[in-house]
Amino acid sequence: MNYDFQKIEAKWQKYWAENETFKASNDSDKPKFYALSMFPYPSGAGLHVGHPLGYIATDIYSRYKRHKGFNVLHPMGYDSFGLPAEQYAIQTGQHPAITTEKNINRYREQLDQLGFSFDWSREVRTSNPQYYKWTQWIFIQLFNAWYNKKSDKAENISSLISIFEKEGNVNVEATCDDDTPSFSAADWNAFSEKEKQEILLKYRLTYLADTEVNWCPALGTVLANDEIVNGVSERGGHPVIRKKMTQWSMRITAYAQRLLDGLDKIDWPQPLKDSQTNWIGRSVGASVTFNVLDAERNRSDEDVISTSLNHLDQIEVFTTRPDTIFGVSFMTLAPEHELVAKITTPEQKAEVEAYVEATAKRSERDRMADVKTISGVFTGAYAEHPFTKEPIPIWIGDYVLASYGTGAVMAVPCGDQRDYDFAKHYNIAIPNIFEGVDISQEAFADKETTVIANSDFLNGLSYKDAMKKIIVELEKIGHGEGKVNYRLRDAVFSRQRYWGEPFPVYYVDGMPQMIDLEHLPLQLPEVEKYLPTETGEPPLGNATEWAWDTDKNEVVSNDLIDHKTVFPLELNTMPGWAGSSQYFNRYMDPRNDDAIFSPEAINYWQDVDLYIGGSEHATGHLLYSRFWQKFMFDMGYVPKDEFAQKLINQGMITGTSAFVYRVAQRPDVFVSKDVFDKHEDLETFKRIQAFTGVSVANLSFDAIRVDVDFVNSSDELDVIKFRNWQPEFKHAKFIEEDGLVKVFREIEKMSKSKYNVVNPDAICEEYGADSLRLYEMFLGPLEQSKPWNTAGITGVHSFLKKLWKLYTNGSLSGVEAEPTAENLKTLHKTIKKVEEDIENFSFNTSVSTFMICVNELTSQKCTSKAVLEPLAILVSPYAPHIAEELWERLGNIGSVAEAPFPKFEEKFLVESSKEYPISFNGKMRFKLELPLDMSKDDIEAAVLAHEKTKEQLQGRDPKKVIVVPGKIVNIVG
Ligand code: ANZ
Repeated sequence: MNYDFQKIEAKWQKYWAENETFKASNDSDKPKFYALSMFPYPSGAGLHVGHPLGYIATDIYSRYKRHKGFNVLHPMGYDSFGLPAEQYAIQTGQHPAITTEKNINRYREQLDQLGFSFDWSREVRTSNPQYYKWTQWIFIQLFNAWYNKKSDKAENISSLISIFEKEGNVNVEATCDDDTPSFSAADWNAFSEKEKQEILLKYRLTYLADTEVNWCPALGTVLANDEIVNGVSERGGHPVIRKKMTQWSMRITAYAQRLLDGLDKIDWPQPLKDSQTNWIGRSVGASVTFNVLDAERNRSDEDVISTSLNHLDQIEVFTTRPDTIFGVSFMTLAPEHELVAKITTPEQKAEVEAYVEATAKRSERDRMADVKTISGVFTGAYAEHPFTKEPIPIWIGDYVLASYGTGAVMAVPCGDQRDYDFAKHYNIAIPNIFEGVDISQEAFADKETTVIANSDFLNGLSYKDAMKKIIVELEKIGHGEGKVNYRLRDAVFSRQRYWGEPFPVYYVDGMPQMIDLEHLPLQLPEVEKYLPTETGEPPLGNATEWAWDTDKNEVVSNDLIDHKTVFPLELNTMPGWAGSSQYFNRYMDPRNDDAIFSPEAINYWQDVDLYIGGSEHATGHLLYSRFWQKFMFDMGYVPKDEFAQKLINQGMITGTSAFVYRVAQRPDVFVSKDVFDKHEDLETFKRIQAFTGVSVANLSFDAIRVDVDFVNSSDELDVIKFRNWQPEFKHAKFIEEDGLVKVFREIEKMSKSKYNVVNPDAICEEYGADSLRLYEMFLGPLEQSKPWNTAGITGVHSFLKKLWKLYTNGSLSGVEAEPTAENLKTLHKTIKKVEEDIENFSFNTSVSTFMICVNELTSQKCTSKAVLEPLAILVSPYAPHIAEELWERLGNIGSVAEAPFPKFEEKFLVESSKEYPISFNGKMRFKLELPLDMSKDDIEAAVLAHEKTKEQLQGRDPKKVIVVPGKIVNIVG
């Protein structure tokens, strides 16, 4: 009986679907287990063998937990909004919804083929209006909330309004915009409705603000930092400028500290935690304010000595080294700093303006990376040192970033390398107080030594004490205080794209208004073109039906906008991360139309127990999701403020790209690798020359990518396929070796553009899904990156055939045979190892354990049901189809998925007898198996009575018999 995997796999996939074997119930007495894989973006290319790696691991664990008696939630869905479908729409006019649907269907086919235990009844698609209704809902919740630093949590905006009404905002401690004015209760109550709304926007957790963005006029969109390379757009190479635009932002900064603290509570990989920690970038230091000296008097150098103050302007800096304040030699403002225009003297104006304009062209990322260029301009203005009252020149320089700290620094050349380089370059004087003091970089850079001399109160203090002391002194004179600063910025939430969630927002008198929940979802309008409008508005600006009628509560034609009852709707859409930031909670109750989930569902499932996905989401999806989860927790919607207890990053499966050499001067001539390898030998060289006509001096080679599908496992190229591949290769000629053309290989990321993608469909066809699943695990530890090599799959495939044979060879009739001690020992050591492996996510080692087990049972000719049945359960998380089939053939009804995991029993591993080496005068002559619990005397008697002993002694009486129970017997005679 052959192992007909195609038939078996199709049969059980159908069975699981029809019987909803993996449907999870929200109401169960069993303990819950929530296993989640990061849901995919359904791209047009389909799945390659790298994608299922994490899914297989999650699937094994889910199936294992089911055997262990858990009610397992293991859902799957699609992150289906996104750029590729939109770009395709721009090129072809095909609606992104159609492209997306098509791609999803293809993904679903591929996923089904791999035999995953997903509960498909819970599938979500982020681009589905029934789903994004709840993304819009969360947005509204965030809009209606503020962050109260006193209670250290988000609260409903109504609590803020009632404080404003009673006492204004003087006692409010909130995360809010920097430019929030202070006002009294009387002021508040006198504000117009619009003024009140404007104030509230400064507090809301999602807010509209003028934000500096990377604007690409040619593409008509804002770009993220990583979409810009060398100052131009990655796509198309168009210029990018920094521009202020009104955008929705998420006040994630309110959660900076809690996002850091929460990392201690979760079992996530350390590198991932480190990147979140760095991204949040907590710095402890002080904020120090410097008064700006009177601009009038700044004009001539003599006058600067004057201490006459321009009382209006102060420069606040953030510094991690307030103890170095006596070393301040100049100040540097970011070119975008709001004071620049105001304090610049007329003499410096032209130079400063030119500089500011030049910086606007550089992206923030470039400016950060570019530590070597020193550039800046003097503003002509001076600030006053808060202690020494010395005048300090104020410069602008693009090494100071507008978006970090306060966008201004006190520059200390003796403490900071960049400040030092800057001072040297522009010949800025270092203060007199350093005369006679060691101001070398080393002396001050070493934090543990006393930092600053020549101040009355810091002399002789250690770094730590100096830090404390200076903050006290700054507070005394009202010029500063201790401050913690975070590198984390609020997250821009608007995109000028079509294929994303529409904001549930319309505008009355320029102020945003939310659409009521009962009228959601607000569905994407139809547009004729998916590009920005001619006036530079986002694609939704092309919609003709995109106005909100507040009487009818529905979307109506733009022609009806009267700003009385019909208002314009928001034209931006939400970014890619919106739909994925709460999807794990939505899976708990995905068909609920009245709430994002029911209280019962969230109370039962609580949080994700195991989350597996790629490490590329460290500071995107995984940070935003933690932020929204904390917000949901604050508002009382979820019971846990971290959404996933344990997270594993699966390693990447890399591709083995193939390349063929081509003669650079003869693009139609390709050279086999073995020919290339010896092209410097005279004979080969002559051969190439004769073939190509290229002379010695000129000959050189290029490496040309070849689709891995055209290459066999011996690296031989199918030249016919290659010629038919692309028109430029149609007339390819080959310099062969032994009639063959060989390629060379390189390990790279698996990607369509590298032609090294291996498709799981073909593998399932040839070897079956169970082989593919086992092989992906067998490749190596889950977390490591490893190259794909299809040739290796035959090993696990023949193992499955052996497994099949073990069950079917005895035609499954002798299955009632009593298990032998050996059988049980093999089984129980396998149970022990597999259980430990799964618990430790060490799936690769289980595969080899199965191989050993099947080899042993085969040589033991095991036909016992008491052994084969539990073995089928052990195998089922890994190779579920074959396990189901064997389970059924053993006479069971129903799915093996329901069977309890076999119980490991130590007693079967304990040896009950010992094979004693029997020696005569120290020489081992034969072995004798005896029970381990035999007494010394009985052992002696048994050995002496044995035939072989008699043979050795030949009638002599032994002089002495030495017995070491459990070890040896030695007869001296
Ligand atoms: C004086 C000083 C003396 C500083 C010294 C450092 C060493 P982190 O750790 O990154 O928080 N800084 C502040 N705001 C900046 C901005 N917007 N752009 C560029 N640099 C900025 O570093 C904070 C330090 O970076 C601050 O402390 C400030 O320089 C600079 F011996 O102030 B320091």
